[in-house]
Amino acid sequence: MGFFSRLFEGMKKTKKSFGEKLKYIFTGNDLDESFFEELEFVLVSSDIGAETTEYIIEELKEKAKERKIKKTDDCKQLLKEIMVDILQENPAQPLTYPCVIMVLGVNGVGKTTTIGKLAKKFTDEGKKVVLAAADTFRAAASDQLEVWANRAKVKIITNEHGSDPAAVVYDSIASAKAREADVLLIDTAGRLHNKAILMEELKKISRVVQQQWPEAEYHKMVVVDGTTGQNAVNQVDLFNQAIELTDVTITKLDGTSKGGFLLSLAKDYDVAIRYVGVGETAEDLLDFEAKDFVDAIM
Ligand SMILES: Nc1nc2c(ncn2[C@@H]2O[C@H](COP(=O)(O)OP(=O)(O)OP(=O)(O)O)[C@@H](O)[C@H]2O)c(=O)[nH]1
Ligand SMILES: [Mg+2]
Repeated sequence: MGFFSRLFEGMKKTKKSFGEKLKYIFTGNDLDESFFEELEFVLVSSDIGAETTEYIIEELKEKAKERKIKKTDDCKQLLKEIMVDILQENPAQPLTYPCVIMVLGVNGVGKTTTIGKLAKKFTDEGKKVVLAAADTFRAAASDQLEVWANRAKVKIITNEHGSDPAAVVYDSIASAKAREADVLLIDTAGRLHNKAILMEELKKISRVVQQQWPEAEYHKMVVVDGTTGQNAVNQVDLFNQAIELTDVTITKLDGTSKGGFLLSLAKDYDVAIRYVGVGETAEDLLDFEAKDFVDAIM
């Protein structure tokens, strides 16, 4: 399956809820206040969030006036343009190598799976990859990562259950440098004894990366579960406050009709949406493209 069809398949549920609702309002009638009211309702009920919805409606009104649009049908393209602009506000810049990507997020969102997918993707691109199993808290975490490492045939650095995650990161940087690796992917715990300890741990890992490998481009990428809609935005907020995120990956978009929340995420945070997960296999991680995303949902 090609890139767009994979995305299209993955976004089916969001398209079904969002795109179908839109169908009933882009009817070809005159552009009037009731159209904007209906559109507002559709946007809010598609997890786009009240503030972002308001922004979209205002932009749409303004641009429709500028371009002298009189019929609802002719607004559809305009709506797409506004949505693409929002999603492109803070685009993910191409990676430069070597780079370190610390992957973080609450438990069960898909961190380890995303790293597995990335290990394959980078390897396929001819990059040398090292994995750091820095989730030493959950007993089976490193075994799970090891399965992905074997699949992608990449080096993995592990340590005993309960050991210091920052020490694993320290060792993995030494290994990555020695092998002249292009990419170091760090898997972290989703749950520690409490949230404050988790944030401290992530900060400690960050210090090790910055001290031990300052030449490497460093990404702090949060993973959020797309099925949680606006709650995913709250998680980005929480982690961003603690450690200043650079990137976000949204997983499980294949299982949700709430994909609209990406718009409020893009609008409210200076964090680049880098990848989206649309399934459980290694191929189901896509570079995020604003235009393709909008085309896939409406
Ligand atoms: N459908 C779907 N499932 C996904 C996707 N990404 C991850 N999953 C599934 O989500 C579940 C949890 O994934 P993990 O990678 O273990 O999540 P984690 O964040 O590492 O979890 P912890 O280590 O416990 O914090 C697994 O069953 C994955 O197969 C996705 O894009 N789509
Ligand atoms: Mg994990």
